[in-house]
Amino acid sequence: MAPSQDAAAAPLRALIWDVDGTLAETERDGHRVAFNDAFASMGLPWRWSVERYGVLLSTSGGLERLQRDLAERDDAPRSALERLALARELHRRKNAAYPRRVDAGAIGLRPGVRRLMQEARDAGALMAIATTTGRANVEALLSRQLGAAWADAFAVLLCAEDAPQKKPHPQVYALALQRLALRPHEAIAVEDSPNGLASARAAGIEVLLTRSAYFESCDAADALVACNGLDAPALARRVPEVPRVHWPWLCDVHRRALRTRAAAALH
Ligand code: XBP
Ligand code: MG
Repeated sequence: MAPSQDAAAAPLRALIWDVDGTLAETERDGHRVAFNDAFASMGLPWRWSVERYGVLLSTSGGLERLQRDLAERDDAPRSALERLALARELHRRKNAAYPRRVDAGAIGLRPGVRRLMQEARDAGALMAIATTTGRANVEALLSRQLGAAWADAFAVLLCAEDAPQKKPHPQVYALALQRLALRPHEAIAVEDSPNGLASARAAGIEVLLTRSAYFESCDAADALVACNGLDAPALARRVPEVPRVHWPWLCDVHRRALRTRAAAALH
């Protein structure tokens, strides 16, 4: 069978979940506040407003975001080495503060996340995590929201420690496919942001874009499905809008996309 026909027959075998913004609105009330706690704990007058944080979010990775902000400030150390040392210490403190906010119950899962996870699992699909954030942050969020055995739900768990090249680089998604032993067309990535969308697409994976609060106007041209939440109306190419994303519909959209691609490859 030609590769294109083979692909057209492939069922959807895995959902690969992003974390920040996709599983929960962790950025504005979680990471941002924890960064501000870190500034305060070092006696620094800096605070990231909701708006400033939205601008900085185009840089993936908390350490990289800090380095960018420090480089743009007049009142930060002049030397790049000193700025890096300061950013590392601030990031360490931020990552100590973040789980405390999560444990205090400040952040819940977005609507529809738990349901779609259950539907995928009931259908026998695999699930993976592919995130830019650190493992301890994922552990804090998911143990609180899914219980102590949360990791059993995921065949593969990839965080900043596993994929140091941050999104939009495809490293984390390429690694996820490798560990799942799947080909790109056998999985869908669930993402919330332009960097996440670009990362999955660069690894050849179709994307279910569930825009988060900071990325409400994220362009969905490269996404297979677009919505503003898994329990909200969802749009896909060449099929009518549905009131919410659900597993059988997602499988159908995925199958149609593969067929269209296979047909295009034959012409
Ligand atoms: C989002 C990020 C992260 C978080 C902060 O990752 O870019 O940097 O904002 O976490 P994703 P760290 O959407 O891929 O989950 O400080 O641990 O980087
Ligand atoms: Mg995200």
